[in-house]
Amino acid sequence: MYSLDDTIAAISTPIGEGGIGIVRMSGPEALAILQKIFVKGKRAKLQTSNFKLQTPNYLHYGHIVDPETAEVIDEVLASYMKAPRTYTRQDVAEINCHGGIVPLRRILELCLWQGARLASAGEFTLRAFINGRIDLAQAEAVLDIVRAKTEAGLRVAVGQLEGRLSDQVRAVRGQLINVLAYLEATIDFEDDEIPERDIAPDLEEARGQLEKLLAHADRGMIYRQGIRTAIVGRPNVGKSSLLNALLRTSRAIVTPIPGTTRDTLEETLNLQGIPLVLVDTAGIVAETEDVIEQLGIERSRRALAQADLALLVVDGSEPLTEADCQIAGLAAGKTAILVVNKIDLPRAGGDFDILPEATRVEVSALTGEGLEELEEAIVEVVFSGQVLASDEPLVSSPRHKDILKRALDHVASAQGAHTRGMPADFVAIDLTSAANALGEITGETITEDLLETIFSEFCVGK
Ligand SMILES: Nc1nc2c(ncn2[C@@H]2O[C@H](COP(=O)(O)OP(=O)(O)OP(=O)(O)O)[C@@H](O)[C@H]2O)c(=O)[nH]1
Ligand SMILES: [Mg+2]
Repeated sequence: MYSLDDTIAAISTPIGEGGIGIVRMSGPEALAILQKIFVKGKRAKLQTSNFKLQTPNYLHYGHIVDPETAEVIDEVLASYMKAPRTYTRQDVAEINCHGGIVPLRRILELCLWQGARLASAGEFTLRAFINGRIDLAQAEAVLDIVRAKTEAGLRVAVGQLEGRLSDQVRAVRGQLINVLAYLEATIDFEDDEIPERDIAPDLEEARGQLEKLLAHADRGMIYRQGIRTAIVGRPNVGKSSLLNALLRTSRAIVTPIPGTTRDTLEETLNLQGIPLVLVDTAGIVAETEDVIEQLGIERSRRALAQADLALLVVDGSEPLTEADCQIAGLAAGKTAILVVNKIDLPRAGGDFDILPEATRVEVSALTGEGLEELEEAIVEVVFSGQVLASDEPLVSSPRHKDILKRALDHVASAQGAHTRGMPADFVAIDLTSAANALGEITGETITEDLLETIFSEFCVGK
């Protein structure tokens, strides 16, 4: 996976029908392969043309022609970019062809026949990382940009690609290494040869920085991954109607018949920049003979278990039932909002107090009343009301959060050792661990296994 000497090729646009599709190559043979299969100019003149792609960073009009059979595969625009000022820092060639699966496959095959190798997932970005154009956190940001679900999520990812997170992490790491160098010197030399230095303020500052980065990590992760929100309740309370009302489309089937929704259904909603992955579920009943209903309920329970947030819906026009209380029991311990629906109808008696800890919102999925309050309540519950505002780098991946936590633990224990007057070796061991951990974010200290795991999440062609 780490060889850089061969030329890799892949379809870089999504598979399917599209206006254009792009086959991309990177490596020392990229230009040579392109020249073998690309003929510049109009189709009528193909025979006479023996053009060489002289100008980099320029779109050349022409055709892809199979050099063995002279068959014209597609009319294309081709370009090549010369190393090192490219995405991978290698020679890169790109062929913009028609976006159907057949031309894309044929052109990719031609590239492979002429000596390219099929790229593995994320290999273009991996080369950018190995060649030092971007660090590991920036490479990961590329994936986050591709997958961003809202503009706020995109902003976080672009900030990371620009190196905002890396810069801060590198600054803290640099500070720790600086302290380490001093400690090593005091270990290696006699005390009187080294000027006395108080390392306590440095440790304190490093710790403060790490704490600051960690403070907003949960919020960053929400922007990146979204909040899984399960809409649960007994049949006919209006779960699907609520999903439709929040999405402002009629996505799910709604009928007066209890048991309409049989399977879970997922849709993403952009709520003030927070990607909300809404999951509509089958109504949960205490007991049923219906096999399909049983399976649906099983899925509802699973959706609830996997959710970050539960919207427990009850029917405000009917008294609570046994099933309502059972479902409340399932939602116990979860972050939840109690949604009392159908407030356009006459109110049933009782206080609907089945989730005493949870925020409670009254809505009508039918008229739209209370929906804004519900949206506000979701933001409040998820973010304590604060939505992303500043340009501070946001830690948005569980991997980074985990590393920062480890680094913080090590720095704290170095601080402890230092204040207790332990020998410099002890402090140094912890600081070394902290610095190594931080290096895993930027990729300065990283194992091949970890690299493989990270890049395997990418799609081929990226
Ligand atoms: N008056 C009124 N009727 C509503 C409201 N919300 C839903 N309904 C009606 O209640 C019935 C059931 O709505 P659904 O959205 O299908 O309920 P559900 O909870 O998804 O039901 P299942 O999928 O069977 O579990 C439909 O006839 C809706 O039109 C509301 O706010 N007010
Ligand atoms: Mg339904």
